[in-house]
Amino acid sequence: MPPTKPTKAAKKAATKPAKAAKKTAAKPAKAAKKGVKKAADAAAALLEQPVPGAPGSEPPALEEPTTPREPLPPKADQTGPAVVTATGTDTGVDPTARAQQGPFLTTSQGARLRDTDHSLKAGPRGPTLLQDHHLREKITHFDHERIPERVVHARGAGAHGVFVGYGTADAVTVAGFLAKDKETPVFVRFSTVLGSRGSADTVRDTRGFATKFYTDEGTFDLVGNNIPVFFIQDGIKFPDVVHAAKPHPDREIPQAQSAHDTFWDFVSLHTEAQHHTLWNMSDRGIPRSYRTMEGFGVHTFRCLNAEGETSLVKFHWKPRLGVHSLVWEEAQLLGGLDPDFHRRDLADAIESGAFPSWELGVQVFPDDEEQVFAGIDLLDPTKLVPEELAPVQPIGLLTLNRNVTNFFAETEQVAFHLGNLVPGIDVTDDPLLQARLFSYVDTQLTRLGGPNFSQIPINRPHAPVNDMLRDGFHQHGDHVGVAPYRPNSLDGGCPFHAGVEDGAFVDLAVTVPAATKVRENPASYDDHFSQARLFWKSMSSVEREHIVLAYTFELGKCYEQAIKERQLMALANIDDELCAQVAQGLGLPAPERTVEYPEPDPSPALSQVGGETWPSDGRIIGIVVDPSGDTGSVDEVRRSVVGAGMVPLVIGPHGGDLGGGLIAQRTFGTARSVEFDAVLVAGAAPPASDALVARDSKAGAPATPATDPRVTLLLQECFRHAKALGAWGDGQQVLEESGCAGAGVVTGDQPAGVLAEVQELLGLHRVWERFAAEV
Ligand code: HDE
Repeated sequence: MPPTKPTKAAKKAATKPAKAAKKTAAKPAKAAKKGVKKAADAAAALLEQPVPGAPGSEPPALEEPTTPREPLPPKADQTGPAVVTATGTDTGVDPTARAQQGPFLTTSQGARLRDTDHSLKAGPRGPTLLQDHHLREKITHFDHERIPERVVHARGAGAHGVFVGYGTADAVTVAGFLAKDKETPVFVRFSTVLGSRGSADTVRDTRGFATKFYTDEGTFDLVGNNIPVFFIQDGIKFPDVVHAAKPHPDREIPQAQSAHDTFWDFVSLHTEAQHHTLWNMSDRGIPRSYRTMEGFGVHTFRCLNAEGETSLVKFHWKPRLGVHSLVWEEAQLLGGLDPDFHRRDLADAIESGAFPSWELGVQVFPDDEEQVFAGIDLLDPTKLVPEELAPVQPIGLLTLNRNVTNFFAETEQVAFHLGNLVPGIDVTDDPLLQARLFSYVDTQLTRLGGPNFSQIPINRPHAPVNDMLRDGFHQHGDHVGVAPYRPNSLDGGCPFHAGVEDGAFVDLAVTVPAATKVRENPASYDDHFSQARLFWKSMSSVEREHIVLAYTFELGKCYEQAIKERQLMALANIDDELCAQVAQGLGLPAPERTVEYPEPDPSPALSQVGGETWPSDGRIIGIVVDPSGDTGSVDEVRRSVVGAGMVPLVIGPHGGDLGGGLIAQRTFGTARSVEFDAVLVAGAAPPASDALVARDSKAGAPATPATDPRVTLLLQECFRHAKALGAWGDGQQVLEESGCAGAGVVTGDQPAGVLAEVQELLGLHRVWERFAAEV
């Protein structure tokens, strides 16, 4: 039986964190304080300038501006990467300094230009002259604006932030950025896996959660996902799973989806993928927001402490807002109505001062020869360790507080790599991890056009760099000296090897057992179903219902019957009931299970539903307004919503001023339920002048409805998606007529009271009672 007792280091870590975490929360570090001030500024701005998302830092004039002036500064919520040299020295330059300088249009060489609207021609009717260097420069550069998108995780969104260590990881690792109150700048990129760069955010998929810590000891990248396990146990299978999941090679469809034959063909044959696939079919596959996702390092890492002891460690990100998801119908509607939903949500939350934050935590296991904990092989990335067996110990806090200034320069060009490690954190022999160590640098050579991608501003380390890597495409370093080799005497022997006392990264001297070279897995990797069942058994009834519907949808979209039947055989090995329900939906017989394993104990930590309430920061509240009513009191509600840390969107029958300076951000024609977390109805909502009552109403609806049919649809969809609804005054009648009543529908005379109750409901994310789950 494997040892289940934690090592000394693991025990020490287990006793400390809560205390330190509290202290950190009570006494915010400098960066966090700055964040608080910025958040207050953003909230104040929001009161006057109602919604985040203004395209520029200054509202535009109606006429084209013609008086030369310096470029506008970035918006208050935006910053670029820190301004360090290609080799990591702080230049002291303001990070908001722009790539553009001076008021006048120039060539890329700085020569001022008089005209960029007409090419140089031999007379007004041409022909165009080859001599036109400006035309050629402009068109040539344009021709090369695109770079290859990432082969996976092409669609993403990024933000800057700060990480503050709690000091609680001291017992486990010497990594300096985890020291108490140590602040480290970070850049995070979230992503979907399957879709192209322009695909929709809310597709059913795994999400990437990649964090670059610019530490004093070199850059540390934690390149994880929002799902703690992976499809494959060996990196050599990665091209296979990705080829299967990407669009079919003949027609190149479907985009950004797993609901097609090749994906299910692969996962039903390669059954080690079943556990990850089950997570994808669960609500985890359609997060509400990047802000409400957990993150996982997936692999087991090896850490080293100051006493020279090593532990095996799994990294976790815990969102302060809780783990929440969309419902499938919302996700699908959003694919059309707002394909940028997650990207917008992240940027808007930061701009409005609702800074997303996550606690970094570790599960710590003894480092012994077996590398097994409680019977779970720690080197098998298709397995997780239930938190009930190894609690997640908080070791620091990540806060995202600045949006990018330029998507391409930062989010697109950021390059993560699992091999970006710092002293105190090392890799293990997990064969998936080992292959990743090769892939990430290799892929950047093509994607970022050569070997010097670490010199791109977003990728520059903040620690001093003295490598002997030279030349290559896009070399930004202006290296001095004549001896980029070791040993040398001509450059005074520099650079020198660092000792441990100088903070060198030392590969841990792990014993590799004597073995024969083979292409095979250990026997422990053969169990493909017990943890899938653990996940299924840990779900609440409503989550199980969603899983059944997801499998039925995805397999229902497959063409080949054999593939559906084969996947049902895999489901039978997870759970009879799950298999039977999906089989019923597909109109196929449910097969019998073919494998046996001990019944796993459920892990409540895997479920998203129940128990706790969560902050409602950055949630979007729609307010339906009647311009003929008391708009002054609606403005008070709007301000209370801002005061409560949420974002109000006023919905009127028309755009512009709805009376008393209350500005509409949405109209009955432009609003749709999926962009709101809750909707308040502040008065009557008769059909607006652009309502096409006969068409907007469903057949059989009254020809002259009391309420605009689009408002009725808005409320009914919110109701279907189990969102909180509130109304006061004449709004109560609107709600009643829409047929929305019961749990989570709040009515009253006092707007403040209704808002308070709705906010409380948001703490549970959804009105779960509205789902009649029977699985
Ligand atoms: Fe990745 N992965 N991956 N991956 N991965 C990439 O690197 C790869 C794996 C993950 O926002 C690529 O720069 C292989 C697991 C994230 O820029 C590429 C294998 C996990 C991101 C690559 C894996 C991940 C990537 C594509 C199997 C979760 C986005 C572009 C051995 C722990 C990072 C790039 C960003 C990106 C290869 C498996 C997470 C091709 C070969 C497991 C979050 O190098």
